[in-house]
Amino acid sequence: MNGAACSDAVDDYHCDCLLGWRGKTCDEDIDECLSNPCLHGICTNTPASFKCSCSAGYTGVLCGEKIDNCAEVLCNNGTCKNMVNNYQCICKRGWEDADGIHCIQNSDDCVNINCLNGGSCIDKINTFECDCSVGFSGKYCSINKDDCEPHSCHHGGTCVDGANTFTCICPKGWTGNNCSDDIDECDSHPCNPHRATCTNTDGSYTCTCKEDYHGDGITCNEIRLFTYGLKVGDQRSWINAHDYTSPIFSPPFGIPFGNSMFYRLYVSNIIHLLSLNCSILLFNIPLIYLYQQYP
Ligand SMILES: [Ca+2]
Ligand SMILES: [Ca+2]
Ligand SMILES: [Ca+2]
Repeated sequence: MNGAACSDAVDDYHCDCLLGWRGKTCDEDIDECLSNPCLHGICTNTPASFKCSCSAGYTGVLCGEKIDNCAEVLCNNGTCKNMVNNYQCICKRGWEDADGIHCIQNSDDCVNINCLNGGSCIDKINTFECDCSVGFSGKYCSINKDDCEPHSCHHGGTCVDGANTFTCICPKGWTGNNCSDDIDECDSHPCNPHRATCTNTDGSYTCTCKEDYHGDGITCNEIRLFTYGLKVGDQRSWINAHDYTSPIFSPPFGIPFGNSMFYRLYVSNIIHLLSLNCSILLFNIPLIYLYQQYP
């Protein structure tokens, strides 16, 4: 039966059954489903054969082939992962979907990144860079480059590093960005205002008491005892050769000396008696100048 070929035998016959049949006369259908031939599907036995109804995502006679859901998918900067009845685009790091297009958008890597000291964040592929302000460096611009060089500040000034610059703390007497400018202290009149002269020098100044005063230039006391004749080495100079500043006394009735009356006197370091036109050494003690009274 069922198309089998029959051959004679001794007191018998033999049937060569076609595929799918069995039995003495090939009248029994083989149930192929008993051997679970469908890999991903449900088996249905049929006369002389079987049929596989594939599960979702599978195809083929035995449902052994996966349906390639990635075949017509564009993942751009990503790779397609085939799944049962579905697919998934797995983006490379730094990419994401945008407007329904897979892995097309460069992800913003600057989110929550704080570039310091005025730096700005530049988004890259799966990374970022801080574009630092001049004078700063480092991944987050946190490094302030040292702008102080060995001789940035002159005259022993102290260099203080800044943002792409430096500041000099200058020693007394110097100013300017590099402490190379002398301060003219005389502009602020540090010396005795009337009795001293100020001389500006590099990095400093000097106060010098004017002639006929002595002191440190701040305090200048009047030299009341004149070094009369000292400059010329003469103890018998004319009175009008000097600029007197000692107080001049005028005795009410004059002072008699020798044959004359003297109407004024003052004290110097050598005793002189003064006639009308000349002075006379009197004593070897602090001197008294006497002005002769006019007749
Ligand atoms: Ca990015
Ligand atoms: Ca700096
Ligand atoms: Ca100076």
